[in-house]
Amino acid sequence: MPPVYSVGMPSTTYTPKLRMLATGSSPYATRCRMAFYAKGVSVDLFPPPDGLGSQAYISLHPFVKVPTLWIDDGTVLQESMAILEWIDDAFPEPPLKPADPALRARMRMIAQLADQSIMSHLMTMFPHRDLKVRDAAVVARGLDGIADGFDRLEHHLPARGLAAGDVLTLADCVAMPIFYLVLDFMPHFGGVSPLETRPKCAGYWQRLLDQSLVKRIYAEMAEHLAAQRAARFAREVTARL
Ligand SMILES: N[C@@H](CCC(=O)N[C@@H](CS)C(=O)NCC(=O)O)C(=O)O
Repeated sequence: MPPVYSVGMPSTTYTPKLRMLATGSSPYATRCRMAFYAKGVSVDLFPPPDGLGSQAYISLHPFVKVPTLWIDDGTVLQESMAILEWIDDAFPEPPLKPADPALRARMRMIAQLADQSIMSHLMTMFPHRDLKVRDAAVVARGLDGIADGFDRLEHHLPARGLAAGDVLTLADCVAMPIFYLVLDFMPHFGGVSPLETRPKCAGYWQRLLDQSLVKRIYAEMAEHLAAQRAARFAREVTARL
């Protein structure tokens, strides 16, 4: 992924130099990228040098993870939820947290449900993408977990608007790449779309897709995943030669 610069802040405002280790499809990095875009803040995004697990990658930080954010005052931040909160606190406009305490709690609840009750299960399934090394029991457990997570979201998501009100919040930044990845990977794991039987989740996804920022992130994720799959296919073909 080449470095991406979004539109800059007004010249009267001090803008810290920001560098973030990110990949185009990591749900954790993507939620932060989406928040940076929403704020119109420039951030230098760079992929793991020489790939994940390389010496250059490992030497970036003793506990290196995607995302890691370096701020030019020497601060280094990890954990995407904390980075999201920092982005919203450091760049208040437009706010990505509702002012109303109940909506703010709903925002955190939806974000946490998407992260802990859905994404955590999908993460366990990724190493089993390839049928040759697939453990069917792990995949079945993952599919059950994801179904349970979507049941929870179906219960809590509102029938109108976005996750926590009518405007985009941090919960939407968290949910968007997770919905994308679940929908994209479900067929690879023999699962059906969790939206088929969950009208509130389906309606929410549709309303998310109407947002211009979401369209941008969607296109970036699609491009990144297509490139990743093409590279994997090329490696497999070369290995067979
Ligand atoms: N809880 C972390 C999870 C981050 C995470 O698991 N990132 C993955 C990429 S999707 C990663 O860095 N994997 C490579 C590694 O562990 O070195 C967060 O929210 O930032």
